[in-house]
Amino acid sequence: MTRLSSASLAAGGSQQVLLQRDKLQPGIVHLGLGAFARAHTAVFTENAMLASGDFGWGITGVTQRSDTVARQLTPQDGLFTVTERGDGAAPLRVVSSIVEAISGRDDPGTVVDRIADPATSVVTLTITEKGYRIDPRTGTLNTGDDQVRADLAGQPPQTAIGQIARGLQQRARTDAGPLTVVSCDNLPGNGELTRTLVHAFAAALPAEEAEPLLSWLEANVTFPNTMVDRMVPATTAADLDAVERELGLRDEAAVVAEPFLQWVIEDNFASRRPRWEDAGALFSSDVAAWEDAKLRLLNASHSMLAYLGLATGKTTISDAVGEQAFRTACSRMMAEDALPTITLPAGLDGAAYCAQVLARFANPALGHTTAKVGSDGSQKIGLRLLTTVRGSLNAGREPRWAALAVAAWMHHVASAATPDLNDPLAPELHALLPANRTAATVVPALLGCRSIFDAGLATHQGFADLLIHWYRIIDTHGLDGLGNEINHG
Ligand code: CS2
Repeated sequence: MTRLSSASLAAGGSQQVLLQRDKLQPGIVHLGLGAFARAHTAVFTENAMLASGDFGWGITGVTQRSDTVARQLTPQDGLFTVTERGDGAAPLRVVSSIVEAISGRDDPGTVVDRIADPATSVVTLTITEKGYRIDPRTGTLNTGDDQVRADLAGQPPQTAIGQIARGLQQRARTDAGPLTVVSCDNLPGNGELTRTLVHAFAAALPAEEAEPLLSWLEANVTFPNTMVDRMVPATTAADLDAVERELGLRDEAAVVAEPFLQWVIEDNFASRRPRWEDAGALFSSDVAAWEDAKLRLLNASHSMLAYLGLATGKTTISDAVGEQAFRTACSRMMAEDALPTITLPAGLDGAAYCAQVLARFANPALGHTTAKVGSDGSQKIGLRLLTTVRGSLNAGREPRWAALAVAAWMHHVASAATPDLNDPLAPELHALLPANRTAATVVPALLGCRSIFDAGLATHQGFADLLIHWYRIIDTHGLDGLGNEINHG
């Protein structure tokens, strides 16, 4: 079958590109070319160019640890399709905003050059929680990480923060102008955090490099906070075949997504930017509140369903939310544990948001797997669930439902065989686990993981008791026991 490319599409695809590609100029470097970036950031940017007529925002996409997506996109001239699934789905669409795809692992020098190029004025990133190389104990850059150390020592940079900092250093030296770094990951204060990490990288350089870079960063680079939202499952072989049947061409980089799409951005740009508002993005001075609400309502429930689903043999999020007791547990976690400890942004109706989240999870066509959402739990549960646990405990309330989600995560960690636990902390977590795994042994053992639980939480007897209670039910009574306890709890 013929591969998707500009030429093959023009010659006979069932769709056409929406942008006039000869008019596109590169303006954005995007780090992390996973499915989310293609279904969210690339689509928003294309829509902004179409709506505004400003075509200066072609994207240079950079893959991180694996070069797969760069290898998929290059022979396709950067083109890929987005298939929406669910109520209100738009027709299959070819997205053409990515003008170049490069492997950051194999070609870090080009990444640095592109960031330093005067034509670039925005760097966006979707590198997932673990890509930031945060030391969870200090909240800043983990300078003990081998790759961070190598990047600081002047090796061609492999980490995203190293690539950004080195690109900006070259930009400063060549006077290439101001730039804005836009984090699009599910982290509270993602912009401020990225700023902290880039500044920490700069500060850790030898003094003669650190000082000029830090003062240049201060005057020329901003890091707006953002909140991004779209559920994007991993593409399957069946998805690729379905696209091929519809498009008449083979697209190895196809992505599937729900119709819902949202981006809230802080208007804090040091440079020119695309008119993303013309594509429906909301510019707000209250992004931290949007992000907090999304993480602790949507993402927290997503993680809860993933671990409850994994414990009871449910493969997809829609199967898990289809279980009435699990839906009840999510609703109660949001209403009773999370909402009372969240300050909602103006204009967001908490109850309506929670109902919408559950309806989105129920989309049966999406095939979002519990294994995918459950991956990297050590990087996620602190932000999604433990903030709520702390908030409830501080207010003198029992975080009953958030504790259920944490217990389900512990059960997942204790049940997954070592190579199967998809988590950067898997070795550390498994080293903590006892040989005899019961509620009474696993809970205290995992509470000892200081990268996740601070001393206050780890030694809170009431929290430990809740975890042991739920863990025991999951472990010994399965789905029926959980159903009884949730419905009568
Ligand atoms: C999910 C998110 O995989 C996960 O951890 O909770 O990727 C989720 O689908 C998005 O944040 C939705 O915007």
